[in-house]
Amino acid sequence: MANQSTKPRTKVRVKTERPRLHKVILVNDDFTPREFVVTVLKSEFRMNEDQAYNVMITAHKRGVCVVAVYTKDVAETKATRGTEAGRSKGYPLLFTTEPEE
Ligand code: TYC
Repeated sequence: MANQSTKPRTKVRVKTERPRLHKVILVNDDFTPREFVVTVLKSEFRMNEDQAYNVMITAHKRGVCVVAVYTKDVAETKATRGTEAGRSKGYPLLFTTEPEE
């Protein structure tokens, strides 16, 4: 068969790329009570008291703190729910998201 050796081959991709992860970021403000921030972190982000306190105090001191990374949809849902929890009590608590490098 003349064409056999020149037949193009399809390369099989062996590795599957993982979906890009997105960071949820806690933003400091001057009004939301510390204890309320800790409560939201525990309820929305499955943190224990120590983890939640450390994230809250880091945002308080530095302005922002990365809370966790998730797929895009989950990160956006959790950020919205956290922000809404503050809003429902009249606090300007803010969670944002951004893609990981
Ligand atoms: N800075 C707030 C206070 O002193 C506490 C706080 C911490 C608020 C972190 C928001 O993301 C935040 N009451």
